[in-house]
Amino acid sequence: IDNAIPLQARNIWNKNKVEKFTTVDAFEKRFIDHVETTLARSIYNCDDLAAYQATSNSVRDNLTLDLNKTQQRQTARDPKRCYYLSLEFLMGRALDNALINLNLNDDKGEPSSTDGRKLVEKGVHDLGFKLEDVLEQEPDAALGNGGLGRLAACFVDSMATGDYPCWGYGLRYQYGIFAQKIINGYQVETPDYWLNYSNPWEIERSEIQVPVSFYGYVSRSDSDSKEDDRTLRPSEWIAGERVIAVAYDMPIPGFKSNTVNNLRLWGSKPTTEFDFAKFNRGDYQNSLVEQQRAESITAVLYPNDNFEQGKELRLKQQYFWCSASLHDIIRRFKKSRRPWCEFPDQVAIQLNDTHPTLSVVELQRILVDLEHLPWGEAWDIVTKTFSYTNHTVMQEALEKWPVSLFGRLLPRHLEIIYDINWFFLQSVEKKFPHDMDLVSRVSIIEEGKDRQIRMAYLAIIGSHKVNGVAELHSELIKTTIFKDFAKIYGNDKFINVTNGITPRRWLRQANPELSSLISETLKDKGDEYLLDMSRLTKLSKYAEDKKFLKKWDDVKQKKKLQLIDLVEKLTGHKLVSDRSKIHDVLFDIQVKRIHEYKRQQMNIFGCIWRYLQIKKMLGEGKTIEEVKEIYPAKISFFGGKSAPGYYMAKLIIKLINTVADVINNDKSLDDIFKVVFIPDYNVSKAEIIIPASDLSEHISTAGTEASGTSNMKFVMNGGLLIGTVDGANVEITREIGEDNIFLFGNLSENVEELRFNHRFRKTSLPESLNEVLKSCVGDAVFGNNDEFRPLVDSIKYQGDYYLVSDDFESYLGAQKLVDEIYHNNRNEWLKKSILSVANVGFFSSDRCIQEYAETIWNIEPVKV
Ligand code: NBG
Repeated sequence: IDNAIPLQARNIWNKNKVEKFTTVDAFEKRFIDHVETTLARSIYNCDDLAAYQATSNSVRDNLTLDLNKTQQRQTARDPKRCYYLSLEFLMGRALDNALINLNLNDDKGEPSSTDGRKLVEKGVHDLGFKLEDVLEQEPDAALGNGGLGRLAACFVDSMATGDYPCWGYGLRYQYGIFAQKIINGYQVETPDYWLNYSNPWEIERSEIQVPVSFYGYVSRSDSDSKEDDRTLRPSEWIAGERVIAVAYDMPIPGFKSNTVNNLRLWGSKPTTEFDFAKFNRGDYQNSLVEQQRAESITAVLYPNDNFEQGKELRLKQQYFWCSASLHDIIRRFKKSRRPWCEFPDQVAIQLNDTHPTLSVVELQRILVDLEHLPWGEAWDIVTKTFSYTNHTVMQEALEKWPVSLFGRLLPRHLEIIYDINWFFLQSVEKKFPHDMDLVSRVSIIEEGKDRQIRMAYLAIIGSHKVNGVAELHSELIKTTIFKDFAKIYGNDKFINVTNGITPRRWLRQANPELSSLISETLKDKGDEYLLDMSRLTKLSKYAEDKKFLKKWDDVKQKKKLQLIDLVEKLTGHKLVSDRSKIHDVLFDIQVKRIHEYKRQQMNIFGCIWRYLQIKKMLGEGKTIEEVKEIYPAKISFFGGKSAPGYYMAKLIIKLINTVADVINNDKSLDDIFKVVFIPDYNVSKAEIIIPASDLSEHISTAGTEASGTSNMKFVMNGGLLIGTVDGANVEITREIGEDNIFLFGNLSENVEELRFNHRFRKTSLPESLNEVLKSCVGDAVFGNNDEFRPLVDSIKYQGDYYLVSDDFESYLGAQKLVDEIYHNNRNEWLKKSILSVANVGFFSSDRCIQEYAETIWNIEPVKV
């Protein structure tokens, strides 16, 4: 092995082996060491931030040692590995999670059973700090928009926990998703410069540098060869611009496992080559400008969720990341000196959505142009290596790149795409000789004035498996957007892997109170249920045990008070006057990206309806007590970011805040109803918000939400759901039982017809909705100078694409049932809550990763 220490020097190394801390004393020593050396601070100069950094560095030392061991183990065994390529990893905070997953065993065997979190908590306390305050210092690693990025974060946790040899590859954005401020009810975006203080959770690998090229032209020596011959010969890409990708590694610890995997994020920087021509012309300044441009490639995360904008810099990000990652993967493969044909036996690459699809083309280019493999052999390797996860059926989210833009940035890749397409279309024609329509429909190139490359088609053609993320969604892609491909490839290629979430973060970390109640009840001291969630089914037998119901309820009320504290801190407004009555107030929560398809507008219209009814009753002389019989106490919480350029979504935020303003300031309501918009929803806030729900809303138009994952998080924390028959709600219902969820609304099979009716026939709005919409225009109570007219018009006159009017009455009906059960039959409610948690096990991302490993990647765990 290159660079190994010579044998005669090794006993010195072995004598001075670095050890992990495994005791409180050793932790404290390590902590002080970091304060005085790494941070160059002292006993006189150590605040909470320094304590956070010293704690994190100490914990990271332990992780790094296990990371090294894991990598050595995996190198020695040389198993098949999987690489998860995702443009987004929405990790949130690392320290608390690392403490929960901390493995204090230095030996090879079973991981230690000492509670690492307790040990560090004691150490931090001994040193004069409170762990709680120390944890609060950490900024969120917010390198993602929503569900897609958070899914990737849950997946890397489960990969490490299951001892799978898997790495994540992504980008190290200097600015994550913007921070959201609410000013006068409007969303205002401010930059999230999360690397303000040094980030203890990344290891900069300045020695791992990969050059990446852009622009330029393709050169071919065989200018006299025939067109058809082109692909049989390698070509040379003479690039016009070069930048360097530098690796930054984040250790990913598994829970109760010796495995620490790696998440490798690439940062861009200029090459050291510089433009002598310009320099000689005395143009020093300009020769620097181009260098600076290199750094901008990984500067910022695109803040769109379920929407693609087609910006050149975005394509540059994608190629930069794909090229660097593939280079790195190939370098590792080459270490074992196997022939190329064994590449797919050693490497599986998962494409998280179409964003990394360029890596399909890049691998083909490397094999043909640089390794000189014949086209067919190369393509066989490529398709056996890749698999693709689709996360949406919505047209505006499907990636397409204009051929002109693409060809300028990546001229050789465009040629390769044409060739891939040519071979593919030939095979289709051969199989369906009389269906030329089919052949033109499935072309990677969309013809038209502005020709476009359809990335999803390329991903399907370049992969051996394509999966959706919930059963309904996986069926829908086969029957709608990828129907032709299902026909061409048959049903085996298209499969389902229902999403999951990690119970370590979303139960143990977010809700330690509920976790202790569970482990105490199951007599599970080591929290084994967090690995084997089927153990939770034993909770069912306590679903009618009065004493247990009380304990269960106490946990929920405690979490609700914690949310109240958070909201009061964030908004400065008092939300409840009497905290002892929190038990009577239903917490109804909808937190997710703001999107018309997710229908926050329907929720706020429901709030308006409730308010109007309450006012009507009061106007008729009813007392508050009488009103409460029908509209019992409730707080509706909203939270979520809108894409900065998404006008309608921003208008919805403004409407929510306008409604909140009126309702919360209406003294006549005597606190029986409040509406709150929680600013800057992110992972660390989700950890406080989600455990506090009595009810949460997952009310997308049927067929639009591919899966949803917060639905699973809410159930895992004992909240009930109100939802449409969409995404993973379907399987949640099957697992927890239809009595334990409030389903409503039209089914996805009726959506097309309903939309048709709106467009071509008169459909009349229900009276309830009409009344609500009237209150949002002109000088009505929520009219606000007619500001919301576009929102109202989109429903009344512009086809109501998201079918709010078709589902509104049924939504109100479901809400009525919620009120009744929550207030008149609390034990029944608690029973539903317990049975939900008891049967949520299926939605652990551990199950999910096991399915990917067995049915797609064909990889096995590497254990000590
Ligand atoms: C999102 C879907 C969600 C799904 C997540 C994770 C995209 C393109 N899709 O429903 O909208 O839960 O992916 O699969 O972000």
